[in-house]
Formats: sequence, C-alpha cells, structure tokens
Amino acid sequence: MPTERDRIFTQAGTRPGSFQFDDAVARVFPDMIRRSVPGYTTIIPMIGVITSRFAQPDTNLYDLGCSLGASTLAMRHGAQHASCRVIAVDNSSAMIERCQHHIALDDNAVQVQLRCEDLLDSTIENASVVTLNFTLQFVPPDQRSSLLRRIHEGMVDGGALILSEKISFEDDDEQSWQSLLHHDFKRANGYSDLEISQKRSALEQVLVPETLTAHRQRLLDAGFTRVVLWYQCFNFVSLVALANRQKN
Ligand code: GEK
Repeated sequence: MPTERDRIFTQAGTRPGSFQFDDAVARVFPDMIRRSVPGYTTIIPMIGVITSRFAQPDTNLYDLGCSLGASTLAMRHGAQHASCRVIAVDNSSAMIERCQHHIALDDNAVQVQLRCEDLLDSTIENASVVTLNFTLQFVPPDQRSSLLRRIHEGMVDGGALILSEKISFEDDDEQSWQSLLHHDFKRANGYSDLEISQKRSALEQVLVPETLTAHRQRLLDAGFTRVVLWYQCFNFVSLVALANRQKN
C-alpha cells in the first residue's frame, strides 16, 4: 500500500508534549515508524515467527496498540490455527479506521476483531499471545504494573507476551551514545535536525521510556516466569515474557 511521507515536524513551533495519534499521524504512520524506530521492519516479521511458536488452538491473540495493523497481520499469519482469533485494540479512531482497510485487503482463515478502546479497559482472556509493540511506552508509568498483571492473569499456561519498547539507560554515557546513534539513524533516513528535535519535544512526557532492568522486574513481578531479550538495536528492544503456570 502506498504511504505518504512524514513531514509533520518540518515547521518550527511544535509545543512540548503535543504528540497525538490523530489523523495527520495515522496518514503517514508507516513511513514515520519505519524511519524512526530502528529494527521495526525486522521486528514485525519476527512477531509472526514468535506467534507461530506460542499460539495455541482455540485461544485469543491480542495486539494492544495495533495502529494500522502491521503487528496484527504478522500475528494472524503466524498463528497457524484457524481456531485462533486476533483481537486488535487501539484508542485512536484514525488508526482503527485505516487498520480496518488493511485487514479487509488481507485474506486468512484466522479471524481478526478490531476494537477502538483504551487498552487499560480491555478484557484480556484465554490469551496465548499478547503483543505490546511499542505501546506500553505511551501508557502512564503508574498504570503499567497493573496492566501487565491483568495481561498475565488473562493468559493461558505456556503463553507469551511480546513487549517492544524504546528504553533508557542507567549509565549516562551509554544513554548519550545510544541517543546519538538513534539520531544518526533518523538523519540517515532523511529527517532534518529540526524535525528530530521537534519530534523529541512533542513526545516529552507522552512517550516515557524506562530501563531494561525496570521492564524485566515489572514483568517478573506481574507473574511472568522468564524474560528473554530477543532483539536490540540502539535504544530499542524487544522482549518475550513467558507465562508458565506450572513451574518445575
Ligand atoms: C505496530 N503496534 O505497527 N489504548 C489503546 N491504544 C493506545 C493507548 C491506549 N491507552 N495508548 C497508545 N495507544 C504498532 C505500533 S504505535 C508505536 C504501535 C509508536 C496506541 C496509539 O494510538 C498508537 O496507535 C499505538 O498505541 C502506538 O506494530 O507510534 O511508536
């Protein structure tokens, strides 16, 4: 599907913390995320690979913060059991409307249900795979633990949570280097220094990154038995957290 180029932050005057998943962002989203998130184009197909390992027949697969459905479709194709159902959630109506078109153009036996709702209100039940692909970072930090506990409670034995996030670092020097490399990545993808600094300002207090240690500990506290880091590129990571009820 052709995608419009992201020029949202080319003009000066962005207000700090003003970023929203509105119609303007939804329109350019595939271009924006591909040019802004190192590893995104690798992570999407790998969500399909990980889903095919963990999806169980007659269970639900949740894609929380689905945007235009890239991760939703990867899960759908990875599922391999027609009795699975993908439930994709986003609270941006601009995203969900466009996502609907993408899903309609795709053909697969696995059913996809789209829900325009706040994922903090979503019921999670009978889930073998749950994906939070760069979504938890937008949830207020004080609500993250209870969300992960609820997700864990809604998962079947042997299920997996795929969690991708932008992270921060305990070590100031590493923080500076990783941010610098991320900005180099954006520059290499055609963003100007003005666009980079304006987007950073727009995301202040909207996207709140945490350290890998904080993420791991929260997942373990929520009941997940093992957390595996399967991908890192600069300050972007993806983890798989396992929900095994019978510990041995
Ligand atoms: C992908 N997973 O392409 N409830 C529901 N949706 C939310 C909430 C919330 N509380 N907060 C944010 N969102 C996708 C990419 S983008 C990541 C995910 C990014 C939604 C928000 O509307 C947006 O569509 C998505 O989470 C985050 O694999 O833009 O960096």
